[in-house]
Amino acid sequence: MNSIKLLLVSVFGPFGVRDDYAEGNGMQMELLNNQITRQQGVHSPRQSYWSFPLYLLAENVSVPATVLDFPTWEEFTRELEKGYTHVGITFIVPNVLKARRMAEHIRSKHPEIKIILGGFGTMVPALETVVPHDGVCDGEGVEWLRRYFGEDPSAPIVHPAIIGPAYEYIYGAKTPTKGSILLTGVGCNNACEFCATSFKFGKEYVPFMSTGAQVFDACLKSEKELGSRGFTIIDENFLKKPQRARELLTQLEAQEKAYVFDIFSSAEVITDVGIDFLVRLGIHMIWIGVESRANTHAKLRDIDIGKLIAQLQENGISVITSGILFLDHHDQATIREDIEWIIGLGSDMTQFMNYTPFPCTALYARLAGEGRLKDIHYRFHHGAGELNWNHPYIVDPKEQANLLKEAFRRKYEVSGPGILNMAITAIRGYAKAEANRTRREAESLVWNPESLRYEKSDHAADDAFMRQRIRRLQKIALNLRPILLPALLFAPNKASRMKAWNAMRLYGKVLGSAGPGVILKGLFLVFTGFMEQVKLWFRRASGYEDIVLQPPSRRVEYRIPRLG
Ligand code: B12
Ligand code: SF4
Repeated sequence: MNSIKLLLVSVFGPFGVRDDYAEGNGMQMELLNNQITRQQGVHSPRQSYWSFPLYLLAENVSVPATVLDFPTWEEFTRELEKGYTHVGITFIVPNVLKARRMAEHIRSKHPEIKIILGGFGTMVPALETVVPHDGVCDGEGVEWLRRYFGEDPSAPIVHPAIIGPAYEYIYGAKTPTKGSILLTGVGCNNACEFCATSFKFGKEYVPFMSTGAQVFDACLKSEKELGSRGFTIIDENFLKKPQRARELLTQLEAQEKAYVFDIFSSAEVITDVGIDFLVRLGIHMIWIGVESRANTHAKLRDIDIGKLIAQLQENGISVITSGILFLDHHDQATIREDIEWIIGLGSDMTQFMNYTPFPCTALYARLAGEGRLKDIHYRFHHGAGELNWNHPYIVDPKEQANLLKEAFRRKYEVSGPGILNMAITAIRGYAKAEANRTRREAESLVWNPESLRYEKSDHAADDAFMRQRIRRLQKIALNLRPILLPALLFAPNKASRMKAWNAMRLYGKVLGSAGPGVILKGLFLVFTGFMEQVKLWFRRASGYEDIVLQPPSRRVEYRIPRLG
C-alpha cells in the first residue's frame, strides 16, 4: 500500500452559474445569500464554506493525500497529472453531472486511477450507470476509507482544524474569516420523512466526538492553529447528546475559555437543557427546523415555538428557523399562511426550502409508491426551483420557483435585514446577561452543573466565568455596531428604518454613545455597501437575481513525502 497517493476533491466550479453541468439559482456556494438572506440585497452577508468532509477524510487515513477544494476544471485536470493512484470525489445529488464529467475524464485520460465516490450524491439510484467508479461510500466515510485502504477502521478520529468560510463580506467589505468548523457527528435518529441527512446514515447518529473533552480539544486545536474562538458545529442535533454538551461546559469553565458556538438543534432538546445552560455554554446562534404550522413531526409537538424563539433572542441567541414549502397540504392560500406563520415567529433569519424527496428517504419511497415523482434530471434537485414531484395543488414550475422567492422577499420586508436582527439580539443578550449576573450575585444564586440551573447557595462567589462570557458577548455586540448605519440607510422600508434607528438607540443606552471608530467603520460600510448596491443594480438590469461570487480554490497536502 506504500505507493498509494490519494486525491480528495470537491466538484469543479464555477458554482451558481448555469452551464452544461449544474444549475445557477439555488446552487451558489453560499449558505446565507443562497438559502437564508436571499433577496436581502446589500444587507446579505456573503460567505462560502469549504468542503469539510475532504479535510476530515484526509486527516484520518495514513496514505499520502492531497485535498483539492473548489478547483476550476483546469486545476482539476492539471492536478491529475501529478501521479495519483486514487481520486475520491465528494458531491451532492444536484452536482451529479459534474461528478460524471470528472470521473469520465479520469477514465479516459488516466485509466489506471481508481475512482471513489462519497457524499450525498451517492444516493443517486443506479449510480454505476451515471458516474463511473471503482468504489462508493454510501454512509460514514472515515471508517469506510480506512477499511478501503486496509487500515484500522476504529482508530481514534483526529479532528482537523478547519477555517469556516472561504471568504466573508459584509456590506461589500471584506472581513477576516476566523471562525472554525467542528464536525462532531453525522446523521440523526429522528428519521423525519424527508430528511436526507437522517436516511443517508441509516437513521442513526454517528458521533465523531463522544465526550465534551474531545470537543474542547478540537476547539483548542483550532484556536492554536487558526486563532478561532467561534465555532460552527456541523451536527444535526448537537444537544441531543446532553452529557457531551455538559462536559464541554465543564471544560470551558475549567480552562477559562469563553468560546462561542453556532449549532443546529431541534426545539424539544432546547427546552430539555434550558436557556440558562445555552447562554453559559456560549451558544451564539441556533438553527431550528420549524417546517410548518401543521407540523406533524415529533420534534415540535407540544412546544410553543414562538415563545421559545423570543426567549432565545432575549438572551442573546440568534435564531435561524427553517421552513418547508410545498408540503402536501399546501395550496396557494395555505402556503402563504404558512409563510406568514413562519415569519411571524420572529426569528433573526429564515431558510425556506422546497419539500424535496431525495432518493433513499422515506418521502421519496412514498411518492414513488404513489407514482408522483417527476422525471426531471437530478441536476434540478436542489430545492430552490421546480419541484421534482407532482404537487397536488401547485403545479406550475414557474409559480413554484416564484413562491419560494416571494417567501424570502416577505421575510425581508417584514423582519428587515437578518444582520440587523442579529445585531439587536446581540445587544439585548449582552444587557440581559450582565443584569442577570448582577442580580444572581446579589441573591446568592450559583450555577449548579447537575440541575443546569442557578440555585441559592450559602457560599456564593463571584461568577468569574460568566464575567468572561459577558465580555465576549459585549465584544460581539461591539463588532456588529458599525452595521447599524448601513442597515439604516439601505433599509427596505419604514419599519426596517425604525428598527435600525431603535437599535442605534438601544446600543447607545447599553454601551454609551458611538465613538469615532464606530462612526468611521459605519461610514466605510456605507461606502462599500453603496458600491455593492450599484453593482447589484447593473446585475439586476442584466436580468440576474443577484451577484454570484466564486470561492477560491485551495490545495492542501497531507503526509506527502518532501524531497531534500
Ligand atoms: C455545509 C453544507 C453546504 C455548504 C457547501 C459546502 C461545500 N463545500 O460543498 C453550502 C452552505 C454552500 C451548501 C450549499 C448547498 N447545499 Co448543502 N449542505 C451542507 C451541510 C449543512 C453540511 C455538509 C457537511 O459538511 N457535513 C459534514 C460532513 C463530515 O458530512 P458529509 O458531507 O456527509 O461527509 C461524510 C460522508 O458523506 C462521507 N463522504 C463525503 N464525501 C466523501 C467523499 C469520499 C471520497 C468518501 C469516501 C466519503 C465521503 O464521509 C464524510 C464523513 O463521514 C449539509 C447537511 C448536513 N448536515 O450534512 C447540506 C447538504 C449537503 N446540502 C444540500 C444541498 C441540497 C445544498 C444546495 C443545493 C442548497 C440547498 N438547497 O440546500 C447547495 C448546493 C451548492 C453547490 N453548488 O454545490 C443537501 C444535499 C442533498 C442531497 N441528497 O444531495 C444537504 C444534505 C442538506 C439537506 N439536508 O438537504 N451546503
Ligand atoms: S430532526 Fe432534523 S436532522 Fe433529525 S431527522 Fe428530523 S429533520 Fe432530519
